Amino acid sequence: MEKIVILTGAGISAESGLSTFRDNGGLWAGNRVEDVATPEAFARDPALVHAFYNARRAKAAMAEPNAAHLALAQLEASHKGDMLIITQNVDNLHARAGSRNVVHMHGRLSGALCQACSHRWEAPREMYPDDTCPACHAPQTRPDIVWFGEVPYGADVIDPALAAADVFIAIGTSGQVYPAAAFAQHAARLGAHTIEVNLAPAANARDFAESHTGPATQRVPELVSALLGARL
Ligand code: BV8
Repeated sequence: MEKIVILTGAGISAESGLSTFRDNGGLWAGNRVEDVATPEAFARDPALVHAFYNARRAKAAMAEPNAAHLALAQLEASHKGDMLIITQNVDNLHARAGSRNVVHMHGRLSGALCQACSHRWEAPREMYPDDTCPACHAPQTRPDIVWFGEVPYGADVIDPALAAADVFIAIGTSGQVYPAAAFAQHAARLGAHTIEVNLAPAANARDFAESHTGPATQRVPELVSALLGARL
């Protein structure tokens, strides 16, 4: 049975009301990456970085999975072969839609990490610089998020999955952040059929053999029906 690998970006959660990064009015419009999404930014001004993630954690808590998340959960449940979702998103909408095999390569808003002892726990709704670690009590807690310059999570699962993929689908990502932006080209070189679902062609659009343009809530359910109908 065909092995399917899916990469999702902020665009799949846009219709759930969560801002993307690079669309106009996106997250980077109001904030500079250097000020809120690097380890240096956190060392320089932890209160500002916590405020950025506290606001996003609150918004994500109010968001609901949309038809695209639900269609992917249905694909995983119905598809006989292997399926993996690699998400760059830090919201939990895939899990809440029912997807089980999900790798959060850029971390999760619902995760907290201790910089002193590496203990991980479920993040409180709001985090502050003087919070202490529940395990070692050091005041060194941070959101369990992968910032620019930090190594993404899950390479041990992602790399073999890309090598074995028969179908690689990227949904709602602008193809500007590495190493995720190189996954399609890598999978194609190793024999996968690559499909892009996006509102507009991404920066790495040339890496895709097939593309479906339009909102994820329309294009993803259509693609899932086609994939299930093809009895992959
Ligand atoms: C690393 C934190 C070393 C979480 C984020 C070459 C190789 C390796 C690294 C680099 C390299 N060149 C440069 C680098 C460094 C850097 C990088 O890529 N910089 C870029 C800016 C040039 N990369 C890193 O630092 C990474 N770490 O490289 O470590 C390493 C690498 C490999 C192996 C060992 C060591 C770490 C990157 C992670 C950074 N953290 N965020 C958070 O705050 O959320 S990045 C941030 O961008 C988010 O994680 C986000 O998910 C990610 C990508 O953005 P998108 O999801 O694509 O969202 P965007 O707004 O850009 O686009 C939205 C898309 O949706 C658009 O296409 C739009 O058309 C579409 N859309 C909108 N609405 C809809 C829609 N589509 C469908 N329907 C809709 N309704």
